[in-house]
Amino acid sequence: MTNILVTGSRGQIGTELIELLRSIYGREQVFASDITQVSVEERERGPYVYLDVLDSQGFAKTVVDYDIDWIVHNASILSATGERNPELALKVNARGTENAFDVAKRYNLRILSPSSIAAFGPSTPSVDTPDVTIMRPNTMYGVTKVWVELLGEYYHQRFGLDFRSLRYPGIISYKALPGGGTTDYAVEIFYEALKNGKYTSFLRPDSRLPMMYMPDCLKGTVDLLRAEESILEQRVFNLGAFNFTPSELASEIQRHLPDFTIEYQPDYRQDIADGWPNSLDDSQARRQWGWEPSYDLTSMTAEMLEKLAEILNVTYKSAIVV
Ligand code: AKB
Repeated sequence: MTNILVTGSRGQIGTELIELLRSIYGREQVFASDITQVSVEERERGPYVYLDVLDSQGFAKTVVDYDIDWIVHNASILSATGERNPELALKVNARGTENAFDVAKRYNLRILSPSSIAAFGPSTPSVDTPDVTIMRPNTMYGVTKVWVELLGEYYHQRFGLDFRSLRYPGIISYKALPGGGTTDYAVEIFYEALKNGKYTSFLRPDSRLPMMYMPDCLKGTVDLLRAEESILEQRVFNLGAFNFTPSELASEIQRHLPDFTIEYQPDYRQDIADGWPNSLDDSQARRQWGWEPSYDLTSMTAEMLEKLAEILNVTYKSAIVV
């Protein structure tokens, strides 16, 4: 039996990852943890633990109390919130990860601690960015993600820690909202398209970024988490799927909702996006552990509109006749 602890479990990815891990490893084996209150219904879905990742004693106690084998360390302050409050991002992302690595080393646990396209920066080659390249990010979030990668690799070489990491692109999903990221526009646009028929983008129309639909993100995460250690030739992998600009996403939505309109009012998040790659080379993930995304811009958009319309309880009929 494998007991898994997920930090930041109430975030956009954690919310859905918990459900998937419980379906594979069992309801009682997967411990959700975060610092917020949860409803009775959420508690009934499986164990939930209060865990502030800055509390190293609390972290160790949780691992011992629940006999944890693997940690998925998702707790993190994202790019846009991180630029508004760099001190908080430094504390949560760097010290929280240091605590996670320390406890994983002490109790000999496997740890998956995600990174992001934010680990790259303006001097990184932006097209088909490879795994190993120039990494000089200009956001606090990016700086802390490079720290996660380097510290994890150091703990792996020096202490044999089974550390794994994925550089996530922007993740698009309909179950839980993303919180405080630069790629959040690609989720918000669907809510606004269905509710109000219009959206004001905080990025320019031509701002191209790598993106991924949640089912692929979950598949990649679980596949790397479960991969035999012997097949991994490196510890950190780019994870790509597709890429688009706000204007391309708007055009795809307009195929379903022809009256949808978009305006552009770039703000401080444009500077963040300008430092990130346009597309990723994820050939190593594909070759070493069989990564392969299933969704593209067309299939993701069609499904997002369908599913979100149900959740929002709005009348929706795609203009595309099949
Ligand atoms: C963000 O926009 O900050 C995140 C990310 C790309 O890591 N979604």
